[in-house]
Order: sequence, then C-alpha cells, then structure tokens
Amino acid sequence: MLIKKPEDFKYSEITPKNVYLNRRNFIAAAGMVGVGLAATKLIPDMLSPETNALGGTKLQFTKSDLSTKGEELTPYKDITSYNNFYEFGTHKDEPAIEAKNFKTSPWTVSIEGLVKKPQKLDLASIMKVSPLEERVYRMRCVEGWSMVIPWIGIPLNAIIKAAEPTPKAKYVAFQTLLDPKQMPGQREEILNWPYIEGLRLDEAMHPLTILAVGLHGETLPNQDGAPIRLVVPWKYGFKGIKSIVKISLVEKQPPTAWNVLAPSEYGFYSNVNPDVDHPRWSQATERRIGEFRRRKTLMFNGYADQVAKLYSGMDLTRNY
Ligand SMILES: Nc1nc2c(c(=O)[nH]1)N[C@H]1C(S)=C(S)[C@@H](COP(=O)(O)O)O[C@H]1N2
Ligand SMILES: [Mo]
Repeated sequence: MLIKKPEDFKYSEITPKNVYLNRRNFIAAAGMVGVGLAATKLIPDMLSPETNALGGTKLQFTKSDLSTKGEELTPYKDITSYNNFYEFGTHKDEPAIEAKNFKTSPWTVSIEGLVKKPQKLDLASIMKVSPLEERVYRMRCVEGWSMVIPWIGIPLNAIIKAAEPTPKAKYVAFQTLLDPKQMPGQREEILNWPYIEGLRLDEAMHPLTILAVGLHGETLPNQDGAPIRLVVPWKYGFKGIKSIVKISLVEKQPPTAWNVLAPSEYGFYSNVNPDVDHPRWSQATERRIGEFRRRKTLMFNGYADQVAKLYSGMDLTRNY
C-alpha cells in the first residue's frame, strides 16, 4: 500500500460488479437455521486437527447484535480474490493464488507477556473460549476501498480475560507467522517480517474487536488470514493482522509493521477518519468493492457511537 500513489489506481484493478449467483450466501443463510445448543455441539467434531483450518469448512455460529445492519454484503468471490496479504504477494489477486498450499493446521496461538496465565491454544481450544458469532462489519482499507464482510469469530476480550492480564499490561502486540519457506513475500524485503500489529488494551477489550476464524459462514480462506486474524472495524484494514501466532500483553506501545516502515504515513492508531488525509491522498471518500460511485467515508468507519469515547480528549490529527 505504501508504493501506491492515487494516480496508480487503474480501473483494471476494480473488481467487476459481481453478477453471478453467490452459492455461498445461500449456504451461509441456511447455516443459520437451527443454530442453538445442538449445533454448537458439532464444533469440536468439525475441528479435528486435520480439518480445523481448511477454508470452506462450514461453521456453526449465532448472529450478533453488534453486526452492522442495512448494508449489502460483499460477495464471497470479491472478499477472497481482492486481498492484501504481502506475505503472499503485493498484488491484490496474488494471495488467492500464492496462499493455496499454506499449511494452517496444526496451528498454535501463544498468549503471553504480562499475564498471570500464559496460554498456548490450538484453534479448537480458541473456539471453545467463547461461542462463535457472526459479525457483519464495514471494512475500510487505507488505500480507499471498502467491503462489508460477514466475519465469524469470537471477541478478543474473551481470550485476553482468560489469560488474566496483570495491572502493568497497557497494550496488546500481535505477530503473524514467520515462515519464509511457505510465505514467498517473506523472502523479500517488503516489510520487516514478521508482520506485527498492536492495540491499546482498551481497544483490544472493546466488544467490537474480534478474532475472526471464518467469513460467509465458513472457515477463513488462506488469503483472508487463516486460520485466525484480527478484525477491528473502526480502523484501517492494515490493523487486521492475519495468520496470528502470538498475542503479547505489554506495557509500552508496541511497534507496528507499517508504522516502522513509513511512520509519517501510518500511525499507531490508524482510526478511519475522513478528515485526516494520508500524506499522499485524501481519505474523505472510498469505493465499495462492486460499485463505481465513491461513498463518503464515515468517522471511525461508522462506529463512532460505540468507539469515539475511547479517544475523547485526544488530538486525532496528531494521533493518526
Ligand atoms: N500478516 C498480514 N496481515 C495483513 C496484511 C498483510 O500484508 N500481512 N495486510 C493488511 C491490509 S493492508 C488489509 S487491507 C487487510 C486485508 O484483509 P482482506 O484481504 O481479508 O480483505 O489485511 C491486513 N492484514
Ligand atoms: Mo489495507
């Protein structure tokens, strides 16, 4: 995203309006029927070590009240073929191809640092910490495009609480898998690998912040960050670190991949803000994938009612 200037955006990059019948939307809708205790019991069986991370495995979940309403969902095809995942290439169509054979099972996430109960959790254990929920969120990339994605995941606060942070813990640091053998992008000096991200503890504990393990009713495809990735809907997309292996509770504001590379362009907070331009382009509008007209970008991506209080008294131009 660093290397893009506004004039570099070509119409050839714009995903054509999706006109085919999206089979998966219907499957996701069907998956909602009869969700309850009986369905929840299916999860451990579905998550045997052999199958727990394959994109396209149907998940059982409940619909969350915290979902964004009244937005048309971005089709599965677009969410899974127009990606940023530099470990698998810097072009939007590359991750879908290059991540095909990425091995996401077995997978362990370590929750460590300033916690009383450090944890090493496999994916099945993570999914047992809290019931899976569907969260429909608007997503806004710093480059100017947006989508509406029906994520499946669990609140990050459930995972953090289980580890029992000590009073010293003020921030949460995240890390993607480092495996240049599997991730061709990590063999090149694009970013300082592994990809790292961070949140203030209150942002991490906010009920809107989730760890996603699926979308459109199914486990995550590799290109979208399988088997587990962060989703923070009021922040630019790059905060949503993919394929997470480590979550550390820390005292000081942790470094983040894009801030290390270009501190004047990408700050720690990275809250969606139409009034604070990127140094090389405006952030006032966005293009929803599948549409041609530009929309006005909303403060905190439309989640101001829920999150603005986290930043009261802060200068959001300085803390970009
Ligand atoms: N590990 C890792 N996580 C990442 C990225 C990346 O390159 N590597 N790209 C980020 C950016 S810039 C965006 S916009 C989102 C895109 O998520 P999506 O492809 O699922 O839409 O992932 C974010 N998470
Ligand atoms: Mo992005």
